[in-house]
Amino acid sequence: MDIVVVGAGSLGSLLGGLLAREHDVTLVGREPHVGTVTREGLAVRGVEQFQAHPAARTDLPSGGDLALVAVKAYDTADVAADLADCAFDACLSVQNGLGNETTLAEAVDCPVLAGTCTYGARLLDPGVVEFTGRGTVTLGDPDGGRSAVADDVAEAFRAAGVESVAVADMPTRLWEKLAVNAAVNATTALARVENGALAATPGDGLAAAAARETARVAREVGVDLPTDRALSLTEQVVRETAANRSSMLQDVEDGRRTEIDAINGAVVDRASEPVPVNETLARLLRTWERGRDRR
Ligand code: KPL
Repeated sequence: MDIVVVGAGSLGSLLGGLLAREHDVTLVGREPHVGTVTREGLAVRGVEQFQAHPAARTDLPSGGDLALVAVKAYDTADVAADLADCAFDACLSVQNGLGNETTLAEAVDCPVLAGTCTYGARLLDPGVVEFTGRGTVTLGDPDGGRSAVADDVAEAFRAAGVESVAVADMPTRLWEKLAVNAAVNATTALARVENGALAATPGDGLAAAAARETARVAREVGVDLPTDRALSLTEQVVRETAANRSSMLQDVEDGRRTEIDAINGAVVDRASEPVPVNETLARLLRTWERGRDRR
């Protein structure tokens, strides 16, 4: 398969490196990362150690079998506009937050799949990505139902050793992931702690309250997400990624804009009753972003 990874950050680079062991992969990202990958290859360290040799560039190629979109949620509209001029057979978003697939589908002329990814990654240096944890890429039609395209993509990922499953209940999966991200990302970013620190307050902490609100909003919009399920998934992720720094904590530490609008902000936007915890977390992160000139 000819796969173009749009967004060579930590997750895009890790997936690109893993997929390049079986497929023709092009990483689209920024300098100095893509230049280093072009000259020296991509060094994967951590859980597995190997040197991958994807192509790497700063602009989109004209097309391919799959555009794997891994940019930050606030860049989705720009990427969608660029993809509109390309010819891909399918597009898969593995981004955080809600709404990315809709933005992409409005621009491109091919099936758009939604994905969630629990692989852990961290960019250490240009050309070097740390593989911090194995996971699963879960993908499917963003509106639910079986998708032959999703089956093909999942099979291609598995052929490269990337654990992947095509599912028919993608809306529920997206809201489950949103509940975990709403709970973990902003709280760890504001408190400047690893995910595992949240285990000290299971059930009654701020993170649990954000997950509870998110499950309630999911049900308000017709997605069957019981509160207990949102809480147990959050506790599971906190346990399994205890040593990880959440993507939002990494953004804050690096002085970058965060994905708060697509995570806690998305919960607030879709809620028909007040969601004070998500609202407060969103306001605090936006205050930090304004203070750093990142909005
Ligand atoms: O997806 C994540 C993120 O950091 O964005 C979690 C699941 C919270 C793992 O760190």
